[in-house]
Amino acid sequence: MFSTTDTIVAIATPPGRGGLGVVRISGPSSQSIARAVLDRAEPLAPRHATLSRVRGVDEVIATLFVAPHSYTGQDVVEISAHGSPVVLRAIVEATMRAGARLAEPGEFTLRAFLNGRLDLVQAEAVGDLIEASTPLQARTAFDQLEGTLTRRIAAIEAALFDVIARLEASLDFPDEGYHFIEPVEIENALRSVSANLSTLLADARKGRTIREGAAVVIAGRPNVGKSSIFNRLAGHERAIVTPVPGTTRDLVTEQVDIDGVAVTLVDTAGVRETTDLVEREGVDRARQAAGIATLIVVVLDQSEGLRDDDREVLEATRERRRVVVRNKVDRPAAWSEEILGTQAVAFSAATGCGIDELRRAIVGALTAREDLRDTPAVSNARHIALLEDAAAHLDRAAAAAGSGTSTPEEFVLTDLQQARASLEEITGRKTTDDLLEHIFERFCIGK
Ligand SMILES: Nc1nc2c(ncn2[C@@H]2O[C@H](COP(=O)(O)OP(=O)(O)OP(=O)(O)O)[C@@H](O)[C@H]2O)c(=O)[nH]1
Ligand SMILES: [Mg+2]
Repeated sequence: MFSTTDTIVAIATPPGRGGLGVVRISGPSSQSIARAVLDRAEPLAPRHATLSRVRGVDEVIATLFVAPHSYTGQDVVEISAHGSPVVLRAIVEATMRAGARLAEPGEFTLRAFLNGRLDLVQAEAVGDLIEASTPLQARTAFDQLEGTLTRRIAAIEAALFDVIARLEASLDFPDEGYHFIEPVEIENALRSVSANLSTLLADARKGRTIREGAAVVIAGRPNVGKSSIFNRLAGHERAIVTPVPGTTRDLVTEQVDIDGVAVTLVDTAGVRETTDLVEREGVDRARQAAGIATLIVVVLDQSEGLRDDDREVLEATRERRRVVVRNKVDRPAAWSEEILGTQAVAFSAATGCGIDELRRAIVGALTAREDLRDTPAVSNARHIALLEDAAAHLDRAAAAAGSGTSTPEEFVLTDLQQARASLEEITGRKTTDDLLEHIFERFCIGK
Protein backbone atom coordinates (compact mmCIF):
# COMPACT_ATOMS: atom_id res chain seq x y z
CA MET A 1 0.00 0.00 0.00
CA PHE A 2 2.98 2.33 0.43
CA SER A 3 4.17 3.59 -2.91
CA THR A 4 7.88 4.15 -3.34
CA THR A 5 7.89 4.54 -7.09
CA ASP A 6 7.00 8.22 -7.21
CA THR A 7 9.35 11.02 -6.23
CA ILE A 8 8.65 12.94 -3.03
CA VAL A 9 9.76 16.37 -1.85
CA ALA A 10 9.63 18.29 1.42
CA ILE A 11 11.36 21.01 3.38
CA ALA A 12 13.68 19.05 5.71
CA THR A 13 14.57 21.90 8.07
CA PRO A 14 12.25 23.23 10.81
CA PRO A 15 9.68 25.91 10.01
CA GLY A 16 10.89 29.46 10.49
CA ARG A 17 13.84 31.51 9.37
CA GLY A 18 17.48 30.52 9.57
CA GLY A 19 20.83 30.79 7.86
CA LEU A 20 20.12 27.71 5.80
CA GLY A 21 17.10 25.69 4.79
CA VAL A 22 17.11 22.33 3.04
CA VAL A 23 14.67 20.87 0.54
CA ARG A 24 14.97 17.11 0.12
CA ILE A 25 13.86 15.11 -2.91
CA SER A 26 13.76 11.30 -2.98
CA GLY A 27 12.67 8.87 -5.67
CA PRO A 28 13.50 7.56 -9.12
CA SER A 29 12.97 10.97 -10.81
CA SER A 30 15.09 12.95 -8.34
CA GLN A 31 17.87 13.57 -10.85
CA SER A 32 15.61 14.69 -13.70
CA ILE A 33 13.57 16.90 -11.36
CA ALA A 34 16.77 18.50 -10.07
CA ARG A 35 17.82 19.11 -13.69
CA ALA A 36 14.48 20.76 -14.38
CA VAL A 37 14.65 23.18 -11.44
CA LEU A 38 18.37 23.95 -11.36
CA ASP A 39 19.90 26.48 -13.69
CA ARG A 40 22.57 24.07 -14.90
CA ALA A 41 23.14 22.07 -18.05
CA GLU A 42 25.31 19.21 -16.76
CA PRO A 43 23.99 16.52 -14.42
CA LEU A 44 25.00 16.69 -10.75
CA ALA A 45 28.05 14.66 -9.76
CA PRO A 46 27.27 12.27 -6.90
CA ARG A 47 28.23 13.49 -3.41
CA HIS A 48 29.56 16.82 -4.64
CA ALA A 49 28.21 20.04 -3.19
CA THR A 50 27.42 21.96 -6.37
CA LEU A 51 26.77 25.70 -6.48
CA SER A 52 23.81 26.46 -8.71
CA ARG A 53 20.60 28.46 -8.72
CA VAL A 54 16.88 27.88 -8.80
CA ARG A 55 15.87 30.40 -11.40
CA GLY A 56 14.30 33.56 -9.97
CA VAL A 57 14.37 32.11 -6.44
CA ASP A 58 17.79 31.74 -4.84
CA GLU A 59 21.38 30.66 -5.20
CA VAL A 60 21.63 27.13 -3.82
CA ILE A 61 23.96 24.21 -3.12
CA ALA A 62 22.70 20.93 -4.54
CA THR A 63 23.97 17.49 -3.52
CA LEU A 64 23.07 14.24 -5.22
CA PHE A 65 23.16 10.88 -3.42
CA VAL A 66 22.76 8.03 -5.87
CA ALA A 67 20.76 4.92 -4.91
CA PRO A 68 21.33 2.87 -2.84
CA HIS A 69 23.85 5.07 -1.01
CA SER A 70 21.43 7.59 0.40
CA TYR A 71 19.24 8.06 3.46
CA THR A 72 16.21 6.53 1.76
CA GLY A 73 18.10 4.08 -0.43
CA GLN A 74 16.74 5.91 -3.49
CA ASP A 75 18.22 8.72 -5.57
CA VAL A 76 18.15 11.73 -3.26
CA VAL A 77 18.87 15.37 -4.05
CA GLU A 78 19.28 17.86 -1.23
CA ILE A 79 19.01 21.53 -2.11
CA SER A 80 20.37 23.96 0.50
CA ALA A 81 19.10 27.49 0.13
CA HIS A 82 18.81 30.51 2.40
CA GLY A 83 16.52 29.60 5.29
CA SER A 84 13.47 31.58 4.32
CA PRO A 85 10.07 29.88 4.27
CA VAL A 86 9.18 31.80 1.09
CA VAL A 87 12.32 30.67 -0.73
CA LEU A 88 12.00 27.07 0.42
CA ARG A 89 8.34 26.90 -0.53
CA ALA A 90 9.14 28.29 -3.98
CA ILE A 91 11.76 25.56 -4.47
CA VAL A 92 9.28 22.87 -3.36
CA GLU A 93 6.70 24.25 -5.79
CA ALA A 94 9.23 24.24 -8.63
CA THR A 95 10.02 20.56 -7.97
CA MET A 96 6.30 19.78 -7.86
CA ARG A 97 5.80 21.42 -11.24
CA ALA A 98 8.59 19.13 -12.44
CA GLY A 99 6.72 16.05 -11.18
CA ALA A 100 7.50 15.62 -7.47
CA ARG A 101 4.80 14.93 -4.89
CA LEU A 102 4.72 16.52 -1.42
CA ALA A 103 5.93 13.93 1.12
CA GLU A 104 3.75 12.61 3.92
CA PRO A 105 5.02 12.85 7.52
CA GLY A 106 7.86 10.40 8.06
CA GLU A 107 7.83 9.28 4.44
CA PHE A 108 11.59 9.65 3.89
CA THR A 109 12.31 7.47 6.91
CA LEU A 110 9.54 5.04 5.88
CA ARG A 111 11.28 4.64 2.52
CA ALA A 112 14.58 4.08 4.30
CA PHE A 113 12.88 1.28 6.24
CA LEU A 114 11.13 -0.24 3.21
CA ASN A 115 14.43 -0.22 1.31
CA GLY A 116 16.23 -1.95 4.16
CA ARG A 117 18.44 1.02 5.04
CA LEU A 118 17.09 0.99 8.61
CA ASP A 119 15.15 -1.56 10.62
CA LEU A 120 12.05 -0.48 12.48
CA VAL A 121 13.89 0.06 15.79
CA GLN A 122 16.30 2.40 14.02
CA ALA A 123 13.54 4.21 12.14
CA GLU A 124 11.72 4.81 15.42
CA ALA A 125 15.00 5.98 16.94
CA VAL A 126 15.27 8.66 14.22
CA GLY A 127 11.93 10.04 15.44
CA ASP A 128 13.07 9.85 19.06
CA LEU A 129 16.36 11.54 18.32
CA ILE A 130 14.60 14.44 16.62
CA GLU A 131 12.12 14.70 19.49
CA ALA A 132 14.75 14.42 22.26
CA SER A 133 14.67 17.21 24.80
CA THR A 134 17.38 16.00 27.19
CA PRO A 135 20.91 14.83 26.33
CA LEU A 136 20.10 11.45 27.86
CA GLN A 137 17.05 11.02 25.62
CA ALA A 138 19.22 11.87 22.65
CA ARG A 139 21.91 9.37 23.67
CA THR A 140 19.40 6.57 24.22
CA ALA A 141 17.89 7.23 20.79
CA PHE A 142 21.31 7.44 19.14
CA ASP A 143 22.37 4.09 20.65
CA GLN A 144 19.27 2.52 19.13
CA LEU A 145 19.95 4.22 15.81
CA GLU A 146 23.43 2.71 15.92
CA GLY A 147 21.85 -0.73 16.27
CA THR A 148 22.56 -1.61 19.92
CA LEU A 149 19.07 -2.96 20.55
CA THR A 150 18.84 -4.55 17.12
CA ARG A 151 22.02 -6.53 17.77
CA ARG A 152 20.88 -7.72 21.17
CA ILE A 153 17.56 -8.86 19.76
CA ALA A 154 19.30 -10.54 16.83
CA ALA A 155 21.45 -12.54 19.28
CA ILE A 156 18.40 -13.67 21.24
CA GLU A 157 16.60 -14.55 18.03
CA ALA A 158 19.56 -16.59 16.74
CA ALA A 159 19.66 -18.65 19.96
CA LEU A 160 15.93 -19.18 19.70
CA PHE A 161 16.17 -20.15 16.06
CA ASP A 162 18.75 -22.79 16.91
CA VAL A 163 16.37 -24.47 19.38
CA ILE A 164 13.47 -24.23 16.93
CA ALA A 165 15.51 -25.80 14.12
CA ARG A 166 16.60 -28.74 16.26
CA LEU A 167 13.08 -29.28 17.61
CA GLU A 168 11.69 -29.26 14.10
CA ALA A 169 14.29 -31.78 13.01
CA SER A 170 13.26 -34.06 15.87
CA LEU A 171 9.65 -33.77 14.79
CA ASP A 172 10.47 -34.50 11.16
CA PHE A 173 12.09 -37.83 12.05
CA PRO A 174 9.80 -39.17 14.76
CA ASP A 175 10.27 -42.87 13.99
CA GLU A 176 13.98 -42.96 14.37
CA GLY A 177 13.53 -42.48 18.09
CA TYR A 178 16.35 -40.05 17.90
CA HIS A 179 16.15 -36.62 19.52
CA PHE A 180 18.16 -33.89 17.86
CA ILE A 181 17.73 -32.14 21.15
CA GLU A 182 16.92 -33.60 24.56
CA PRO A 183 14.13 -32.01 26.64
CA VAL A 184 16.57 -30.98 29.34
CA GLU A 185 18.77 -29.35 26.72
CA ILE A 186 15.76 -27.45 25.38
CA GLU A 187 14.91 -26.29 28.83
CA ASN A 188 18.45 -25.09 29.51
CA ALA A 189 18.73 -23.31 26.17
CA LEU A 190 15.39 -21.61 26.73
CA ARG A 191 16.27 -20.55 30.27
CA SER A 192 19.39 -18.87 28.93
CA VAL A 193 17.48 -17.08 26.15
CA SER A 194 14.92 -16.08 28.74
CA ALA A 195 17.64 -14.68 31.00
CA ASN A 196 18.90 -12.50 28.16
CA LEU A 197 15.40 -11.18 27.59
CA SER A 198 15.01 -10.45 31.29
CA THR A 199 18.23 -8.43 31.30
CA LEU A 200 16.85 -6.32 28.49
CA LEU A 201 13.54 -5.86 30.27
CA ALA A 202 15.13 -5.08 33.64
CA ASP A 203 16.08 -1.61 32.49
CA ALA A 204 12.93 -1.06 30.49
CA ARG A 205 11.13 1.08 33.06
CA LYS A 206 14.14 3.33 33.27
CA GLY A 207 14.34 3.50 29.48
CA ARG A 208 10.68 4.26 29.12
CA THR A 209 10.86 7.04 31.70
CA ILE A 210 13.85 8.53 29.90
CA ARG A 211 12.06 8.42 26.57
CA GLU A 212 8.60 9.54 27.60
CA GLY A 213 9.39 11.75 30.58
CA ALA A 214 7.24 11.82 33.68
CA ALA A 215 4.68 14.01 35.45
CA VAL A 216 5.90 14.89 38.93
CA VAL A 217 3.38 16.61 41.20
CA ILE A 218 4.42 18.48 44.35
CA ALA A 219 1.78 18.11 47.07
CA GLY A 220 1.34 19.02 50.73
CA ARG A 221 -0.57 21.28 53.08
CA PRO A 222 -0.31 25.07 52.66
CA ASN A 223 2.91 26.93 53.46
CA VAL A 224 5.24 23.91 53.78
CA GLY A 225 7.37 25.23 50.89
CA LYS A 226 6.00 23.45 47.81
CA SER A 227 6.40 26.45 45.53
CA SER A 228 9.87 27.12 46.93
CA ILE A 229 10.91 23.54 46.09
CA PHE A 230 9.27 23.84 42.67
CA ASN A 231 11.34 26.97 41.97
CA ARG A 232 14.53 25.28 43.15
CA LEU A 233 13.95 22.36 40.77
CA ALA A 234 12.90 24.66 37.92
CA GLY A 235 15.98 26.81 38.44
CA HIS A 236 14.10 30.12 38.53
CA GLU A 237 11.38 31.92 40.46
CA ARG A 238 8.50 30.60 38.41
CA ALA A 239 5.88 30.20 41.18
CA ILE A 240 4.86 32.87 43.69
CA VAL A 241 6.22 32.28 47.20
CA THR A 242 4.86 34.17 50.24
CA PRO A 243 4.51 33.48 53.96
CA VAL A 244 0.71 33.48 53.49
CA PRO A 245 -0.78 29.97 53.57
CA GLY A 246 -2.88 29.42 50.47
CA THR A 247 -0.63 31.41 48.11
CA THR A 248 -0.76 28.96 45.21
CA ARG A 249 -4.28 28.68 43.84
CA ASP A 250 -3.81 26.96 40.50
CA LEU A 251 -1.55 24.36 38.95
CA VAL A 252 1.81 25.77 37.85
CA THR A 253 3.76 23.61 35.42
CA GLU A 254 7.27 23.71 34.07
CA GLN A 255 9.32 21.38 31.87
CA VAL A 256 12.53 20.54 33.70
CA ASP A 257 15.44 18.21 33.08
CA ILE A 258 16.12 16.33 36.32
CA ASP A 259 19.43 14.52 35.89
CA GLY A 260 18.53 13.61 32.31
CA VAL A 261 14.88 12.76 32.82
CA ALA A 262 12.41 15.11 31.13
CA VAL A 263 9.93 15.98 33.85
CA THR A 264 6.73 17.95 33.72
CA LEU A 265 6.88 19.46 37.18
CA VAL A 266 3.57 20.56 38.70
CA ASP A 267 3.18 22.87 41.71
CA THR A 268 -0.21 22.68 43.41
CA ALA A 269 -2.37 24.52 45.93
CA GLY A 270 -1.84 23.44 49.53
CA VAL A 271 -4.39 20.84 50.52
CA ARG A 272 -6.72 21.94 53.36
CA GLU A 273 -10.39 22.40 54.14
CA THR A 274 -11.37 25.88 53.05
CA THR A 275 -14.47 27.95 52.39
CA ASP A 276 -12.70 30.19 49.91
CA LEU A 277 -14.21 29.33 46.54
CA VAL A 278 -11.05 29.99 44.50
CA GLU A 279 -8.82 28.10 46.88
CA ARG A 280 -11.25 25.17 46.98
CA GLU A 281 -11.09 24.89 43.20
CA GLY A 282 -7.29 24.98 43.50
CA VAL A 283 -7.35 22.14 46.06
CA ASP A 284 -9.60 20.08 43.76
CA ARG A 285 -7.16 20.59 40.91
CA ALA A 286 -4.28 19.63 43.18
CA ARG A 287 -6.02 16.34 44.02
CA GLN A 288 -6.74 15.63 40.35
CA ALA A 289 -3.14 16.35 39.38
CA ALA A 290 -1.86 14.06 42.14
CA GLY A 291 -4.27 11.40 40.87
CA ILE A 292 -2.63 11.22 37.45
CA ALA A 293 0.98 11.91 38.48
CA THR A 294 3.76 9.44 37.73
CA LEU A 295 5.37 10.48 41.00
CA ILE A 296 4.23 12.63 43.92
CA VAL A 297 6.66 14.72 45.93
CA VAL A 298 5.04 15.01 49.38
CA VAL A 299 6.33 18.08 51.18
CA LEU A 300 6.33 18.39 54.99
CA ASP A 301 7.57 21.28 57.11
CA GLN A 302 10.04 19.93 59.65
CA SER A 303 10.09 23.16 61.62
CA GLU A 304 6.45 22.75 62.65
CA GLY A 305 4.57 19.88 64.23
CA LEU A 306 2.86 17.40 61.91
CA ARG A 307 -0.75 18.34 61.38
CA ASP A 308 -3.85 16.42 60.32
CA ASP A 309 -3.53 17.91 56.83
CA ASP A 310 0.00 16.47 56.60
CA ARG A 311 -1.17 13.05 57.77
CA GLU A 312 -3.97 13.13 55.24
CA VAL A 313 -1.56 13.75 52.35
CA LEU A 314 0.78 11.03 53.64
CA GLU A 315 -2.11 8.59 53.93
CA ALA A 316 -3.54 9.45 50.50
CA THR A 317 -0.19 8.79 48.80
CA ARG A 318 0.83 5.70 50.78
CA GLU A 319 0.26 3.32 47.87
CA ARG A 320 1.68 5.67 45.25
CA ARG A 321 5.14 6.17 43.86
CA ARG A 322 6.34 9.07 46.00
CA VAL A 323 9.25 10.96 47.50
CA VAL A 324 8.68 12.47 50.96
CA VAL A 325 10.57 15.68 51.68
CA ARG A 326 11.13 17.22 55.12
CA ASN A 327 11.60 20.82 54.18
CA LYS A 328 12.95 23.80 56.13
CA VAL A 329 15.75 21.82 57.80
CA ASP A 330 17.62 25.13 58.13
CA ARG A 331 15.31 25.72 61.11
CA PRO A 332 15.18 23.79 64.41
CA ALA A 333 13.37 20.48 63.94
CA ALA A 334 9.96 19.95 65.52
CA TRP A 335 10.03 16.21 64.79
CA SER A 336 12.36 13.56 63.45
CA GLU A 337 12.16 11.14 60.55
CA GLU A 338 11.35 8.14 62.81
CA ILE A 339 7.81 9.27 63.56
CA LEU A 340 6.98 9.20 59.85
CA GLY A 341 7.55 5.50 59.45
CA THR A 342 8.98 6.21 56.01
CA GLN A 343 12.16 7.68 54.56
CA ALA A 344 12.22 11.39 53.86
CA VAL A 345 14.73 13.59 52.07
CA ALA A 346 16.05 16.40 54.26
CA PHE A 347 15.85 19.64 52.35
CA SER A 348 15.96 23.37 52.69
CA ALA A 349 14.38 25.39 49.94
CA ALA A 350 15.78 28.47 51.65
CA THR A 351 19.44 27.40 51.30
CA GLY A 352 19.18 24.78 48.55
CA CYS A 353 20.83 22.26 50.85
CA GLY A 354 19.81 18.72 49.86
CA ILE A 355 18.97 19.54 46.22
CA ASP A 356 21.25 16.82 44.81
CA GLU A 357 19.73 14.22 47.16
CA LEU A 358 16.25 15.37 46.16
CA ARG A 359 17.01 15.09 42.44
CA ARG A 360 18.54 11.65 42.94
CA ALA A 361 15.53 10.52 45.00
CA ILE A 362 13.15 11.68 42.25
CA VAL A 363 15.11 9.97 39.46
CA GLY A 364 15.51 6.87 41.65
CA ALA A 365 11.78 6.64 42.33
CA LEU A 366 10.97 7.20 38.65
CA THR A 367 13.39 4.72 37.18
CA ALA A 368 14.18 2.30 40.00
CA ARG A 369 17.80 3.26 39.35
CA GLU A 370 19.61 6.27 40.73
CA ASP A 371 22.43 6.06 38.28
CA LEU A 372 21.50 6.94 34.73
CA ARG A 373 24.97 6.89 33.28
CA ASP A 374 24.50 3.71 31.22
CA THR A 375 21.73 4.22 28.75
CA PRO A 376 19.19 1.43 28.70
CA ALA A 377 18.73 -0.51 25.48
CA VAL A 378 14.93 -0.50 25.48
CA SER A 379 12.85 2.63 25.94
CA ASN A 380 9.91 2.31 23.58
CA ALA A 381 6.58 1.03 24.95
CA ARG A 382 5.95 -0.96 21.76
CA HIS A 383 9.26 -2.78 22.13
CA ILE A 384 8.66 -3.42 25.83
CA ALA A 385 5.23 -4.97 25.17
CA LEU A 386 6.65 -7.26 22.48
CA LEU A 387 9.63 -8.30 24.61
CA GLU A 388 7.28 -9.14 27.48
CA ASP A 389 5.17 -11.13 25.06
CA ALA A 390 8.20 -13.06 23.84
CA ALA A 391 9.33 -13.66 27.43
CA ALA A 392 5.92 -15.06 28.40
CA HIS A 393 5.93 -17.52 25.48
CA LEU A 394 9.48 -18.56 26.27
CA ASP A 395 8.69 -19.19 29.91
CA ARG A 396 5.73 -21.33 28.91
CA ALA A 397 7.85 -23.29 26.47
CA ALA A 398 10.63 -23.76 29.03
CA ALA A 399 8.16 -24.93 31.69
CA ALA A 400 6.57 -27.39 29.24
CA ALA A 401 9.94 -28.71 28.09
CA GLY A 402 11.01 -29.15 31.71
CA SER A 403 7.87 -30.97 32.79
CA GLY A 404 9.21 -34.29 31.48
CA THR A 405 8.20 -36.01 28.28
CA SER A 406 4.45 -35.50 28.74
CA THR A 407 4.16 -32.25 26.72
CA PRO A 408 4.24 -32.88 22.98
CA GLU A 409 7.11 -31.09 21.29
CA GLU A 410 4.62 -29.43 18.94
CA PHE A 411 3.27 -27.36 21.82
CA VAL A 412 6.71 -26.23 22.84
CA LEU A 413 7.43 -25.37 19.23
CA THR A 414 4.27 -23.25 18.87
CA ASP A 415 5.27 -21.11 21.85
CA LEU A 416 8.79 -20.72 20.52
CA GLN A 417 7.52 -19.62 17.13
CA GLN A 418 5.26 -17.08 18.77
CA ALA A 419 8.15 -15.76 20.84
CA ARG A 420 10.18 -15.44 17.67
CA ALA A 421 7.36 -13.63 15.85
CA SER A 422 7.18 -11.06 18.65
CA LEU A 423 10.91 -10.40 18.36
CA GLU A 424 10.61 -10.04 14.60
CA GLU A 425 7.85 -7.50 15.04
CA ILE A 426 10.19 -5.30 17.10
CA THR A 427 12.76 -4.91 14.36
CA GLY A 428 10.08 -4.86 11.68
CA ARG A 429 10.91 -8.08 9.90
CA LYS A 430 7.23 -8.87 10.35
CA THR A 431 4.95 -5.86 10.19
CA THR A 432 1.55 -4.74 9.04
CA ASP A 433 0.73 -1.60 7.10
CA ASP A 434 -1.36 -0.43 10.06
CA LEU A 435 1.62 -0.63 12.36
CA LEU A 436 3.86 1.23 9.92
CA GLU A 437 1.26 3.94 9.44
CA HIS A 438 0.89 4.28 13.20
CA ILE A 439 4.64 4.63 13.71
CA PHE A 440 5.39 7.00 10.87
CA GLU A 441 2.42 9.36 11.22
CA ARG A 442 4.05 10.66 14.44
CA PHE A 443 6.95 12.03 12.42
CA CYS A 444 6.82 15.50 10.99
CA ILE A 445 6.92 16.27 7.29
CA GLY A 446 10.40 16.21 5.79
CA LYS A 447 11.75 13.46 8.12
N1 LIG B 1 13.32 28.89 56.54
C1 LIG B 1 12.76 28.35 55.46
N2 LIG B 1 11.68 28.90 54.92
C2 LIG B 1 11.13 28.33 53.85
C3 LIG B 1 11.68 27.17 53.25
N3 LIG B 1 10.92 26.83 52.21
C4 LIG B 1 9.94 27.73 52.13
N4 LIG B 1 10.05 28.63 53.11
C5 LIG B 1 9.15 29.77 53.38
O1 LIG B 1 7.87 29.24 53.69
C6 LIG B 1 6.86 30.10 53.18
C7 LIG B 1 5.91 29.31 52.28
O2 LIG B 1 6.62 28.89 51.13
P1 LIG B 1 5.88 28.48 49.79
O3 LIG B 1 6.91 27.91 48.90
O4 LIG B 1 5.05 29.61 49.29
O5 LIG B 1 4.94 27.34 50.36
P2 LIG B 1 3.77 26.55 49.62
O6 LIG B 1 3.78 25.16 50.16
O7 LIG B 1 3.89 26.70 48.16
O8 LIG B 1 2.49 27.31 50.15
P3 LIG B 1 1.03 27.40 49.46
O9 LIG B 1 1.19 27.82 48.05
O10 LIG B 1 0.37 28.41 50.29
O11 LIG B 1 0.40 26.06 49.61
C8 LIG B 1 7.58 31.22 52.46
O12 LIG B 1 7.69 32.32 53.35
C9 LIG B 1 8.95 30.64 52.19
O13 LIG B 1 9.95 31.64 52.11
C10 LIG B 1 12.85 26.61 53.86
O14 LIG B 1 13.42 25.59 53.43
N5 LIG B 1 13.34 27.24 54.96
MG1 LIG C 1 2.68 27.50 46.77
